[in-house]
Order: sequence, then C-alpha cells, then structure tokens
Amino acid sequence: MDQLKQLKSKFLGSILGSVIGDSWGARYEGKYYGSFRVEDFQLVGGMYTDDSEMMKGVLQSLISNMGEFNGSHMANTFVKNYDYRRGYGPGTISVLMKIKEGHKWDQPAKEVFDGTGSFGNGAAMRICPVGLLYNDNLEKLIEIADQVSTITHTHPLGREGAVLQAYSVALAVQSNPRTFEPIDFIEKLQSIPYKLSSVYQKKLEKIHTYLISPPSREKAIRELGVDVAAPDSVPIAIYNFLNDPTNFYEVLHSSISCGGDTDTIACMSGAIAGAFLGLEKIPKNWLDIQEENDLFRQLAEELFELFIDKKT
Ligand code: AR6
Ligand code: MG
Repeated sequence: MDQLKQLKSKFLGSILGSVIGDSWGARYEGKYYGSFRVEDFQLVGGMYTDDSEMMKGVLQSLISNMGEFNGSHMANTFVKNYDYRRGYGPGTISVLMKIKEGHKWDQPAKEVFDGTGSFGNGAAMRICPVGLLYNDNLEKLIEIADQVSTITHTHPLGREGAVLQAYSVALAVQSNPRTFEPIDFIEKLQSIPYKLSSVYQKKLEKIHTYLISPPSREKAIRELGVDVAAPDSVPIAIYNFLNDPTNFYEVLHSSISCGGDTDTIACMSGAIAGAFLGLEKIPKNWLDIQEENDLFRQLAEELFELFIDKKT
C-alpha cells in the first residue's frame, strides 16, 4: 500500500475503531471485572453512545472551520447533535443545556461541580479527530485538544486526559506496526511537551513498569483505574493498546472485560489501535453492522482530505 493510502486507512481505522469500541463496550458499562462474559460484537450490535455522538460534533466542527477551533461553533454543534438517549454524563448535560439556553459557550463548563469543572473522561473520549488532524504538529495538537476540552471539561485532569489521548492517537498514526516498540511509545508519551499532573505521571510510569514486567490483570485494573474520571480511564486505555498492539480484537476485548466505564475505555483504546493498524484490521462484518458507519467513514475521509490540504 502506498504511503498516502496507508495514512488514510489509519484515519478511517481510528474513527471507526473508536465508534466500534464505544458501541461494543456500551452493553457492559458499570460491571465488575470477572463478573461477566464479553459477547461477540455481532451479538451485541453497533449502537453508539455519547462518546461517538460528541466525536461526531468535533469532526463536523473541525471540518466546517478548516481544521481550526471555533468554540461557539463546536459547542453549538454538540447541542444540535445532543440526544439524551445516548447516555451523557451529568456535568456535560448541564453544560449543553445552558449553552442551549443562550449562555456563552465557554462559561457553563467552569460552573459545574461547585465551580471546579469536570475531570470526567468526556473530553478524552471525543478527542481522536484532533490527534489525527494534528499528528504531524504536536504543539498545535496540544493547543487544540485543550481548547476542545474546555467546552465541557475545564478541570486540569479532564483536559490533560484529552491531551494525552490525542497525543496517543498521533503517536499511533506515526508508528509502523512492523517496527513498533511499546516501550518507545510510552517513553514518548512520558516526554510530552506539556505539564502533566502527578497522577498522570505516576500512571504512565506504572505502564512503563508493566511493559517490562507484566502485572496480573487485577493489579493493572486496581492501580490504573477503570472509572469515569479521566485519570482513572485514559491510562488503562493506553495500556490495553500497548499490551497487544497488533491485535485489534484483543485491545477492545481487554478494554471491555476490565469492567467499569467499558464504552469509553474501549472507545479510547479503539481510537489508538485503529490509528496504529488502519481500517483493514477491523473486521468487515463489524463495520457493516455499526450504526451510522457510512457517516463516520465520510467524516473521517473529509478529515483526511483536510489534513492533506493543510500540508500542501
Ligand atoms: N468533582 C467531583 N466529581 C467529578 C468532578 C469534580 N470536579 N468532575 C467529574 N466528576 P461528567 P463526562 C465525576 O458528568 O465526563 C458517560 O457514561 C462525577 O461523578 O462531566 O462527559 C460517558 O460515556 C461526574 O458525574 O461526564 C463517559 O463514560 C463524572 O465524574 C462518562 O459518562 C463524569 O463527569 C463521563 O462523561
Ligand atoms: Mg458513553
């Protein structure tokens, strides 16, 4: 495959990998590790949740604004797309409702959770298009990922989670599966030119240790976390990818079987694995049953065209 085709396949693989992870994981949200069996994706079906609905908004707004961040436009796109049946987090619902009532796009997020802002994983779960579009401009990636987060998540831990997730997607785009070394990946992530809080620094260090000396599954879950807080879900998504990077099925399966916030963890690990492996490694019969697969594919193609236009 020539280089351009391969790159396009990575963009499509990441967007669709994310949507499929979200849809597959949605059935098991809130369960405990070891207490359930993950059924085949074909049995569960491809209905997506808030994760993909918000990622759709990020895609639409970036595409409409030539890849630039337009806060008011993106916030209103989130509001337009909002469907309460998709299972949004309470902080995000409150923010979107206030924007709908006419509050300025950058105000309501600062007011949730007694004015501390949300550290939920809702910013990280939707950020993959930023990692793709700016995979060759990491400074801009960090800037835009942070801005996209602040529409709903102003707490530093919520924003840092999104930046780390976007950075992981970008590193995955740039990695070649034939020569890949998980240790190099985690070391690049650890030296991200962006100030990370100690909770993230410590968890990245744990992942580094795990890659040398693998822990039990229970220990990884206990130490990295699997809940809705960004620092308790972004690290395990990254780890689940690095644990078996060339196996798309296993990256998603391990992300779901660990329990907790299964849809979002699988959505994030699926975005990274898809960016690494490309669309061809996602089973065709999975793509066929995925809700709105044509729309997400089209948006991913438009994002890729934008990426190429920006380069030339
Ligand atoms: N103080 C206390 N608790 C907090 C804080 C804070 N500053 N920030 C977040 N939480 P939210 P999301 C807790 O509501 O991030 C859906 O299933 C609090 O319990 O902003 O958009 C999605 O699919 C809060 O309800 O939502 C995601 O998987 C929770 O974190 C997930 O929910 C989530 O923050 C998160 O979506
Ligand atoms: Mg969800």
